Amino acid sequence: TETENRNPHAARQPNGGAMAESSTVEDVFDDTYREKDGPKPPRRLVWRNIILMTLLHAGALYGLVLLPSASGLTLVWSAVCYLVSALGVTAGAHRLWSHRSYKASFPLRVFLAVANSMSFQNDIFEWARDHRVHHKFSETDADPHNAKRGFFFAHIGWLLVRKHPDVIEKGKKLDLSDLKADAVVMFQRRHRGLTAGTAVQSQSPVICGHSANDAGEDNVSIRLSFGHYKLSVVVLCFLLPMLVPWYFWGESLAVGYFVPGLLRYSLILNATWLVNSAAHIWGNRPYDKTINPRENFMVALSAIGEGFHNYHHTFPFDYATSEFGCKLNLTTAFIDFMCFLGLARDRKSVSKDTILTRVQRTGDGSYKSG
Ligand code: ST9
Ligand code: ZN
Ligand code: ZN
Repeated sequence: TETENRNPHAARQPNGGAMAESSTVEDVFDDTYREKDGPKPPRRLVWRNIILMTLLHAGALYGLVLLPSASGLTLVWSAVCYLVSALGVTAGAHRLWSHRSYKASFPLRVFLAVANSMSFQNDIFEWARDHRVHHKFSETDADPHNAKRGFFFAHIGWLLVRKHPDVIEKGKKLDLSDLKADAVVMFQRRHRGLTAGTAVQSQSPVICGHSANDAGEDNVSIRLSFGHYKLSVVVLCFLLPMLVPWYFWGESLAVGYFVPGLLRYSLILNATWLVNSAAHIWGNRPYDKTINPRENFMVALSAIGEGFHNYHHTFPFDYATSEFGCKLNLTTAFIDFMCFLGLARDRKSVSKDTILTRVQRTGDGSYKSG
């Protein structure tokens, strides 16, 4: 492997070139932030999300019931969908776009964006913005899934309530110029509106735009939002997983919808959320005992390499999110393979010396090499 063992600061220098996207320092913990004094803002439930998440998980349970009736090919297809959507989060939204821990060519970025839409976890821009505030203001009011608010909040609860105002306030100050300059990220996020304008005599409520002219008519425009992201999610997260088994090997549409569709989607979500909940609560802290994120091997397994969370919060720019390369870390193997194919390059990593010095200085004493 051509992995560079550079010092972490050198690894952060932006590097021009064909695949160059700028690097980011917005994932470094900011110890100057202080939570505001006084009572916390009230919790505002978002019923739409509560209902949709309940329906999704009920659908996933029904997928479990249907599992025995799925054909072998459908099970293999479900695993493929799981892996592809997982890579869209781990190798894509997380290691490439949130942390800029390696550089990816245009075709690879297109693949990762497609895989990312299959995982339906918000568009890449929103995911990376939330994730940078998570690292920068970890476990404070400005962390979207602040684990100090408990397992449930860090896991799924944060998606069921309005954000703490500090998340938005701090998030707006982040430098996201690298994401805005990435055509693939912005294409996935783009909102294209189809606007149908009519002039009607009306006092009735207006769906979207509303302006009165001199003749007393209302110009009512009905905006149908066909954002690229929503469309890509419908096609890639729901239709494709369902239709492929139906079309190619005659699986029933119900099994296609509930197994590679809803069951796979809810497993991907929960595997991801466990990084925020379990890996911020259970495990050792060999690199930095002063922070909450932990080394959790179960999470590393289900999240294809993303459970070495004490290491990751200590050295967020390391492309492997661990010092042990491909061990329990399919995402690292994938990025290495992409480099081998010439589709990625400039993997950032941390030298053994830097790691050992840090272990000595701030570790909890549980460190084992290898
Ligand atoms: C999902 C995401 O599941 C999961 C992410 C997990 C992250 C894990 C990280 C762990 C490490 C990596 C490991 C990967 C492992 C993968 C393993 C795979 C096997 N900064 O959000 P809104 C502003 S998604 C700056 O509506 P509310 C902004 O102007 C699941 N500004 O806030 C924004 O407008 P716009 C499916 C910010 O009203 C406006 O505020 N999706 C920021 O409080 C309003 O934003 C869902 O369930 C910021 N950080 O609502 C939907 N944030 O965006 C969930 C906001 O237009 N989301 N602004 O610029 C929602 O419905 C809402 O966000 C809400 C909050 C109700 C939760
Ligand atoms: Zn991260
Ligand atoms: Zn974390």
